[in-house]
Amino acid sequence: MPETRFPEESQSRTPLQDSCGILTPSALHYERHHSGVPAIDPAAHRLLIHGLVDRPIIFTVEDIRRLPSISRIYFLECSGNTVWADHAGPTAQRSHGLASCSEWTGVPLSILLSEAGVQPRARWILAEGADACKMQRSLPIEKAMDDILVAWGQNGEALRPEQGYPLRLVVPGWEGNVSVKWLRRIEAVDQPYMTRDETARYTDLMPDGKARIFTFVMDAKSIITCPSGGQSVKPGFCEITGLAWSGRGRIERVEISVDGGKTWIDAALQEPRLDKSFTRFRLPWKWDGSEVELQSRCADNTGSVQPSWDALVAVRGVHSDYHNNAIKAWKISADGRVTSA
Ligand SMILES: Nc1nc2c(c(=O)[nH]1)N[C@H]1C(S)=C(S)[C@@H](COP(=O)(O)O)O[C@H]1N2
Ligand SMILES: [Mo]
Repeated sequence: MPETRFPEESQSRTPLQDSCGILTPSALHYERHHSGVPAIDPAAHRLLIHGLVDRPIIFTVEDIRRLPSISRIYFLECSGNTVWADHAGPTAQRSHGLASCSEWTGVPLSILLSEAGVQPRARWILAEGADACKMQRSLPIEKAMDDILVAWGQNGEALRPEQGYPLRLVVPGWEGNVSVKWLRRIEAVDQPYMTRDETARYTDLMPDGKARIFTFVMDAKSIITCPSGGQSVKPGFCEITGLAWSGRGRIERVEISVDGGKTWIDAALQEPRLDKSFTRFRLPWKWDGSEVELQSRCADNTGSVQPSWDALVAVRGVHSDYHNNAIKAWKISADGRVTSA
């Protein structure tokens, strides 16, 4: 994603090259906001559920926290992570850092919708944020009744203001944009609303001139975080490690190539391997001091495999902005320096 001209329309990226394990510390969670971070008084904040429901309800934050909550570990990734023009980003943070993974605590949205009595005519919901842009996204009712959380906690503490305090949606496995922060309104509706962020943005121009729209699911993706761009390696033992994730399910396999994609070796997958979460992979290796190219390729339990850059471009062309899950390559030069290949 290009640097933005306005400070209120900003982003910050997780330093994945320094990560260990699968959880992102909250202070290092990536941030993406379209109209800055609103200062919200939790005592004054309300969540309205209305539209095609039998009983419209206004919840306070206290009301929400009284309901049965669950905690789940899920990754969140902006579909604009790894923009096509910046595929060769020089560091893991630069090319893949709009992805993070947290333990989220919240109330299943299905409980709130059941409280309100969603009518059979309601096929979609519209979720709206309380920030200046009033971020709005439409989501199918099936997903809303499945695993979406109205989250109030992250990694053992309250959500941080940048992550949507006091309430946000967490939509597991789907593009980060639909996890509406500073959530203030949910309307049950009979069709998608075609809001700005699901028409002008978050659509991809295909080679035939048509645009893909409502591309919710984040596909299988992985990156070697160590060694990665900006780091340097000494000859001898070197553990290759990184992160893999898929919005379709659980990571089943990560393969590593140390010869530019000619041959592949299975990496060990560290437990826990959770649905729609980061999975840490590791491979013991010995660097012999010659120039090499490292790549990782993952597959999930639905059979979805991370594509090469050429295979992705063959299907999607070069005019997409979103959903680049291509294999990322790093080069180790003879002097040990690691750069994007
Ligand atoms: N209300 C609101 N919700 C929002 C946004 C926003 O600007 N306003 N940004 C979206 C985008 S584009 C992404 S990728 C995620 C980022 O969540 P994070 O900042 O907690 O990482 O929030 C989404 N929810
Ligand atoms: Mo995003």
